[in-house]
Amino acid sequence: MSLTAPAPSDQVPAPASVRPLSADEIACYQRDGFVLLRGFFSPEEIEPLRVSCLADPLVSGNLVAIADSQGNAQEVVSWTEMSDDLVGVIPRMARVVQAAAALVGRPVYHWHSKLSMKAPGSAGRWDWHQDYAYWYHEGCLFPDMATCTIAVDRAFPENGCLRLVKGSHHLGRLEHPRVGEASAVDPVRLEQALARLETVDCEMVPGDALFFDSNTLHASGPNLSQEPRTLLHCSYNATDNSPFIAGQEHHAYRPIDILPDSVLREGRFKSGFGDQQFIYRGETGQTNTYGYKLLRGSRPRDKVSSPLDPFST
Ligand SMILES: O=C(O)CCC(=O)C(=O)O
Repeated sequence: MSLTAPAPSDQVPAPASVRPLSADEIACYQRDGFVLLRGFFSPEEIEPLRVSCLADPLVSGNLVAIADSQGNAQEVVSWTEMSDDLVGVIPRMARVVQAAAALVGRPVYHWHSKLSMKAPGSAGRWDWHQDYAYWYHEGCLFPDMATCTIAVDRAFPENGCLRLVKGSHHLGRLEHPRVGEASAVDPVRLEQALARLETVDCEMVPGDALFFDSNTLHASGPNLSQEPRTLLHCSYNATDNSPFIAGQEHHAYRPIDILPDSVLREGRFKSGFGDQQFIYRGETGQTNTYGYKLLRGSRPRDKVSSPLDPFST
């Protein structure tokens, strides 16, 4: 079941963004499939989340480890609910939501967010993939979806910063078969794309934000450094593109309560993630529909009351 978007006349005016995108930034996103916005947040705004992640790098036991193609652990925690914690506040901030809407080209709602954490010296990598390859199977008819990736830590090639293939969103949705222990983009297509298109290492400092299209090929390598690498990914879907299949109710359209951009500066949040409900991914050893194996599962179900989503990447 999905709700339909309210008529524009029913909507309360949203707080204005302090950082609306320029026409050039929107054109860059449309041409390249991504746009990097330096200093989208100030480092001070992101510092409380950085400190929370440093203090509790397993996110209260909710950080799951999913096997990559080589069987190494890639660690992530995801949510769709919006708490009053930093992880529920940041995805609702005017500058993020309104930039996502400008790039998708129409109003958006929150699809899901995640913290993707690479501990110093961790071997896990995100294999090359498009997010829409997975969201297609979750019932979104159009690829009208975008992600805002916010650097919580410094991200650089040695600690596994995000890598993107410029212009790869123009390829459309590619097949994602099983590759080794995981699923990833078809290696034959990938080889062709990498030979013809430029690959970009997305180096970021805390507060930088990268918006990318749901069909943009992206990946990241292991963390060979002594520094943690945490990225906050906030993903959005067009309000009229709610999933049409059963089992995706947690991803169904819900209006966003857009928050003023001053919330972080004014300290209007409860904690880092203490009150946040996270998606339950299943138990250690389980394998999901896409073939991802959980090397370390979620906290036991009785301690979390959250949607089951073993599929979403
Ligand atoms: O955080 C990363 O390095 C990439 C994460 C990613 O691509 C994903 O979660 O789909």
